[in-house]
Amino acid sequence: MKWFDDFFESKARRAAQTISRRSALTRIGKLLVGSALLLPVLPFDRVGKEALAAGKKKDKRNDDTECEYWRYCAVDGFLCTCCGGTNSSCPPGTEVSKVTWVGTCHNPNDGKDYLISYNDCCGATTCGRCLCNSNEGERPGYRMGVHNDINWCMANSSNMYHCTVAAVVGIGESGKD
Ligand code: ABN
Repeated sequence: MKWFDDFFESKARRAAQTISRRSALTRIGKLLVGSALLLPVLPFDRVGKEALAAGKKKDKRNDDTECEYWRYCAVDGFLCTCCGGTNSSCPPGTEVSKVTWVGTCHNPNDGKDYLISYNDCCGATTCGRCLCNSNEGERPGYRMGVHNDINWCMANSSNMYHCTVAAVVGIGESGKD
């Protein structure tokens, strides 16, 4: 590494002989002022930061793993989206209920009302994840047709309740064009 030391020693000596202390200080000063003025206006990539902020503000009304998802306005049960299924299909190994509870939910994305069928998925033990109880439009249990705290697997070969889906089955009258 001697060549390295010799190289920098000779460079340093030459600089000391040719550059005055004042001019060296002037150059360093210019460099500092220049970077202070220039750095804040450089086009930094802020996309990642914005995407992060947008992700944090995710609208739960459009997230079908959240109780606030718009289709779940009248749900009572464990969300199949948290149990290996989707918002309209049962998890593998379970069977969709033959009878169901139907509600009307407002879709904030298009301003229309939709008829939602809350079928239970049957034939496996209770999922236990993402319990939601929105119950919009529900009435007490003494009027069974308007009560939704019911195991809709009652008409299936296995009555075991696993989770609930929320399939769109129609559009509300007021939502029609
Ligand atoms: N419809 C969901 C459910 C299942 C069992 C008991 C109550 C509610």
